[in-house]
Amino acid sequence: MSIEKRWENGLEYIVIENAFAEAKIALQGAHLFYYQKKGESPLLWLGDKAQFEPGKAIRGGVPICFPWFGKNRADVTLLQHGFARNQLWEWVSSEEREEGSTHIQLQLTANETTRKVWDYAFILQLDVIIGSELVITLTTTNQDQKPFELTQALHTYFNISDIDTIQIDGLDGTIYHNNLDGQEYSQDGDLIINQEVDRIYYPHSDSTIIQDSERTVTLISEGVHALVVWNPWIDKAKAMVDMSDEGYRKMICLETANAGRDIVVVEPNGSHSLKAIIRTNLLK
Ligand code: TA6
Repeated sequence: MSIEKRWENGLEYIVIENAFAEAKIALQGAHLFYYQKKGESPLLWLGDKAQFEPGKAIRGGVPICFPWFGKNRADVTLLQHGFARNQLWEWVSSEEREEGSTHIQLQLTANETTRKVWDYAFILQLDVIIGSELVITLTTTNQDQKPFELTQALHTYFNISDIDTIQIDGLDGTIYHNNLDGQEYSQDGDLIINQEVDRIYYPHSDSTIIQDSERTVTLISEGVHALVVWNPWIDKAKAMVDMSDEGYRKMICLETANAGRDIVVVEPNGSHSLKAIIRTNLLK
């Protein structure tokens, strides 16, 4: 069942409810900001001070970073993480699938605003399947006459019981770039978050697991060679208007990404997809 709703400030979002879960996707940024399986806590963290303002990315859920991740290397004054999450996307289709999940497709194409900062013709499609697992696929098609480079991410904010409780498995022995000091390191053992973390990992496996008190969350990433892990910690959380001072305790970002040295080149008429498959398992 998909119905469209509208906030009082005019931002529209889609509400999806089916036998497995409920989800909400804002048309601005094709921003999935809520997903809750029946009988479980919400999977995605959403800032209690998140601002649902036209043109401003929602703090939480799954922001789409496109066509660059982080600062634009050619012009650092451009919007961090690109324009996709601030643009109004077209709601293309909704489909109830036979096993009861729901498939929603949204798309963004080049317009006057995007061409000012990135002068290419493209189709960007987001396919979200809301079921017993959450599957998010971001596909770029190059409609231009020349190839273009991409860095991008599904910047997923996961809702957790407490930052002191969780550990992240699957990164042991993985090389990572630490954005805080610009150095590279090797991850020693499972990852515990006890400080600001802003890292681009280059994992050996496609699976990363959040071990939490009530459940494990498994993120399977496809079409990428990088995984970004971010928690702002105390000082950065205090400095963010759309995150409460304690908000950092309830979230961890694990981001399926073509980022850092994982740069994608899409040829004319070519396409590239990245995918996040998210499964949860309740602990007895
Ligand atoms: O994904 C990590 C990161 O690049 C951090 O450096 C931090 O800036 C975060 O993204 C949030 O970025 P935003 O532009 O959404 O505030």
